[in-house]
Amino acid sequence: SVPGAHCAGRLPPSLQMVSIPAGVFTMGTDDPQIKQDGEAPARRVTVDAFYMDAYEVSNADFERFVNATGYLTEAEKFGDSFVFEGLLSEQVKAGIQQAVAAAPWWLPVKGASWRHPEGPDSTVLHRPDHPVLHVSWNDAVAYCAWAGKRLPTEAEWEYSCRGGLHDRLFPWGNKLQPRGQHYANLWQGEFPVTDTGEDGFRGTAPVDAFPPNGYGLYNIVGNAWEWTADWWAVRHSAEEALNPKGPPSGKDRVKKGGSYMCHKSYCYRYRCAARSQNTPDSSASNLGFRCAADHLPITS
Ligand SMILES: *[C@@H]1O[C@H](CO)[C@@H](O)[C@H](O)[C@H]1NC(C)=O
Ligand SMILES: [Cu+2]
Repeated sequence: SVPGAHCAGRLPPSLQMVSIPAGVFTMGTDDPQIKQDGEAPARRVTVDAFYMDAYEVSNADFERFVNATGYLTEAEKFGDSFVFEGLLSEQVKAGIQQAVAAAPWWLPVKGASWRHPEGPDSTVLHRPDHPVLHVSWNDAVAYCAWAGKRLPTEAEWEYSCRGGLHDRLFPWGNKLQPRGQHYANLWQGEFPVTDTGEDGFRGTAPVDAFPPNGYGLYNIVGNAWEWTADWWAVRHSAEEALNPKGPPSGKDRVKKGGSYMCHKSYCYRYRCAARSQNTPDSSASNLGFRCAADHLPITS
């Protein structure tokens, strides 16, 4: 943990960005672990220097935004959001029928939102320093704009994730648990039945938990999925690219990093090259974001 990262004494979010140097890196991989996600091919990508939030946007950060603007998230407008059933109370679970056929552990919960991540009977009061959840891509864009920032492109996100290392699986290297240590908030145990919490957490962790990567970024994989600016596509040109921004249009937006729900058995997506997608109005109990910027925002 670093000074200023904790709830009470947290610096304004704009002061918690890290400088990411310009450079060339290998985006994607020629050894895809989940082929249908379009992890391949590996391609040489050049990225200009930029700034990246050191942490995922927290509940306290998002509350500051909502207090200042009166912003209403899409989950609040729609009146529901998807919650992982393992986090729900029996009362909330009992009232729900509909489910996602391919992923029955996702339940649409009435009244679930960033303030009530597990439904109306839950709050974020005791976890201001956890990542904000149930925020759509549109909500994330609105927050970043308010903060004088923007969402990172997928290329910027992946370059940041790699932390200066070349062609490694994880932000810290190729071993999931070097010297037996946990480096991210993931799922341990049999998904979706038992998360043993061996890494210290069931559900989300504070945004400053676990060691940072080589660029000083915390929880860049695991904890909460992170929205990026790009539209989703699974076919990529192997050609070299400069500051790529993804396809010009699409149906889904790219999310990166995996979440506390990811286990190698069904969601081996806590690798830098891994990727997934959702429609821009989607929200869920494992999906958040962090912002990027070309210049450090001016703070008052
Ligand atoms: C948001 O406003 C409420 C009500 O005025 C206040 O209690 C809370 O501390 C504010 N939150 C932040 C993060 O500034
Ligand atoms: Cu704290």
